[in-house]
Amino acid sequence: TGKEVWPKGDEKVWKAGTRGVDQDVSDITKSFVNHVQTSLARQAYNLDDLGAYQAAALSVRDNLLVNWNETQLNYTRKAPKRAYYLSLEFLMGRTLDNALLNLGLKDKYRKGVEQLGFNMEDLLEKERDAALGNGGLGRLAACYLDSGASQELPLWGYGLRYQYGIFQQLISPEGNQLEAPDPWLENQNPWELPRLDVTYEVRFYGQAERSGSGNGRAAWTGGQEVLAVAYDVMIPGYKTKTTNNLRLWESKPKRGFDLNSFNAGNYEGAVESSNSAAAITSVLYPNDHTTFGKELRLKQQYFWTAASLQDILRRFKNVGKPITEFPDYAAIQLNDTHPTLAIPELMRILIDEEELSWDEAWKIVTNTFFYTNHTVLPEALEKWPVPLVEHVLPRHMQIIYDINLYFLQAVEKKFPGDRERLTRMSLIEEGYPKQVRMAHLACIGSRKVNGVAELHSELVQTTILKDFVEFEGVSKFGNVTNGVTPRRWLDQCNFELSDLITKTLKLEKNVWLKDLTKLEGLLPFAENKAFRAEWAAIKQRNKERLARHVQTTLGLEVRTDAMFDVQIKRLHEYKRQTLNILGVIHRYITLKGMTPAERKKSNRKVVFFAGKAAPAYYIAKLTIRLIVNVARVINADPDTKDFLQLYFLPDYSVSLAEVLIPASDISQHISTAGTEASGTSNMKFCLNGGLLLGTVDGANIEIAEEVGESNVFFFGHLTPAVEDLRYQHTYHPIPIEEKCPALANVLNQVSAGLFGDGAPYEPLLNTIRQGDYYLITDDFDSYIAALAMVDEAYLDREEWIKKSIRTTA
Ligand code: 475
Repeated sequence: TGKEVWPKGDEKVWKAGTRGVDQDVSDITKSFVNHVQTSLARQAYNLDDLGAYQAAALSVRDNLLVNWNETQLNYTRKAPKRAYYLSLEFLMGRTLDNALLNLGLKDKYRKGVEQLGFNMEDLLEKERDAALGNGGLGRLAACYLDSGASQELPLWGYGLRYQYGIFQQLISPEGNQLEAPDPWLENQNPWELPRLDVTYEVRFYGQAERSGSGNGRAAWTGGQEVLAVAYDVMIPGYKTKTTNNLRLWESKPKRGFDLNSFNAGNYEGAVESSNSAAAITSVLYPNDHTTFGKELRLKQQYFWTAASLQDILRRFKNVGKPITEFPDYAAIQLNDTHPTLAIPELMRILIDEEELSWDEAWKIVTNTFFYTNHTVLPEALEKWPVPLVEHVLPRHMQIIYDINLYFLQAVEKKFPGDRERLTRMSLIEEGYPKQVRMAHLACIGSRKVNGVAELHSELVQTTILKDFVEFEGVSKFGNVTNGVTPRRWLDQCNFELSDLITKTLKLEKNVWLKDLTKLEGLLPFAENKAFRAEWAAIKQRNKERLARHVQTTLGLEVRTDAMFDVQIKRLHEYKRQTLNILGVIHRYITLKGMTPAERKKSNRKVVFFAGKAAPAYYIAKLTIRLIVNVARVINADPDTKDFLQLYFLPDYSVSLAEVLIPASDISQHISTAGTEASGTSNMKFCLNGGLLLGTVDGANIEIAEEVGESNVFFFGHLTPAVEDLRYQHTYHPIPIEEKCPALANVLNQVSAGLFGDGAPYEPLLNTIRQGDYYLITDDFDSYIAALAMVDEAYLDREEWIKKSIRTTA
């Protein structure tokens, strides 16, 4: 800006001093030792792997910091339009390996730590995952940050700095999921910078008094005031100096404690407000695809959107433009409806504080926000009880009512007399209590609305937001199919394959890792026998790496001369892990019925499951229990254990996915048609040469268009049939014995105790016997047929490897 003022000293000395760690191995070892002795205050003689990891991380961080500073200064000077990604979840995983690869310093650091007597792979394993998310939505946010920095875009993320991330999953001897806390900040986190000077005040409760002068303004006073403190996480781009920022807010009491209460001898009273302020960012809600309507969750949402908006506005004001130009300088992407309170909050700031008129404010708001929907499942659509919003955010409730009034007036004008339409579209759902429909608010307050895969975006427009498309026009609605970062999900997790691709394409690695269309160049090599052998050998070594991981973490022996079949995702009825486990049982029963000679001819298979269930999701937890107990029986059966093995790997995480995905031959994406918005692991498997077994759902469809239908195993009913089938289940049910005898037999065997007492599973089995909302009885036969086709295809090894190569290509 030209407004910077240098300290009195010599500017040249300052500039000469500005650098990261020099990039020779000797500089790296110096920096490492320096951090051991100063930052960690430790000695060489008792330094363990954890300490060595921390020293390496601090040293790498020095490099990132220099780039981060330069990037931010550049943004300030150039004042470009900035993009902000508001997400309650960022499922980042580990950072060190990713940072080393992005900086291009991995080999040098490996040499450096080796010279100091450590092994790089051991150090990398010491890092805890930053697991501030549940699943797909949170991981997508992390991939977007990587992409934004790699493409040198001025993109910042905003989220919450939870003290506890997603719970740690333990499996009891009976096979039940137990939850333990995830104190990920127990060791100091080298990847964040506390910005104790960047703080904002956020208010809750209190009174909202309309001004009475008819200008729509109000004064919001009283209640509880909480402080938001910024923590910055550096987001390095790939092979660029651009290092973006993820700003996470921590809540803190505005005053340490209330001195008056303390002096009056009321010690509990003195710290009470401090306890509840800190509670706001203490823990990530572990629910995926459900909402609970809890006050603390609402406070999290408001705390985070209010702090982020204040920060964004302050930055905008530094540019010195009139407030009406705000949308030319900031675009705010809402990751699902979780940050939707940003819409009434920005209205409140513009009207009550900036003193704009309603219309001026609404114009700015509706040009600033963009809303991404991630699911059409009704139980996941957020609704907040009006009395709760009125209590916690009285001014926002007024504004929401005002938005609704003007909105419904406009609808009435376009569709006169259509009362039902008004009821359907209202921001307020009638009932006891009334509820605010957040998807409606996000939709009308945004400039664009998108779904996350073609089918899903179509469903958004024809189901949950149909009336809004009719009212606002279809051009506001679109599709942005999800993607994944190939840096983490290929180069980092499958470095051997990445090297082979680089060698084969005869391109610099950074060229194809920034332009994946280049992978098409692999296609002709599917016909090259020597290349296929190399390709297959890498898959084999990835299976062995996974087997070693299972051996060291669980003490179990996994055979690697088998097809690896993987389903890893949150446990949910719509994702149909139940269909998969019932298929495994069917295979087991079939194998048991074969002669030894017949068995020998069958395809050997190892089936892996991993995934967490929401702590209160009873049916999902029963599915885990069934998987674990089926595994116990199958893996111990001498008749079949050479042909079928089954594992439930506890505590699924980003880091575990990085080991599982490269080892997969076939992975399962088998949601009931129309329920999985996109899926993103499907893309990761394909990138790593894994084939898909799936339904015609989410991004599976677009993947098949790219890799070719012959390389994807599809089965099951299509989306348009689903509604009808559900109707049939309710009004013309057919007994399972008649409709699907193979499935009936499997269910009966479970009930009869083939895997231990069947009684605990009855509630799970009954979801299929009665109602069968997710269409297991309709899809089971075609699922088994598809599995048979997978077996047949796999037995032709050379052909399978060709498919694998073509899938990546
Ligand atoms: C979809 N989470 C995937 C992925 O777009 C898709 C909902 C409510 C409350 C808390 N969490 C949620 C989701 O809705 C979610 O994770 N959706 C997922 O988003 C990225 O690939 O198909 O299920």
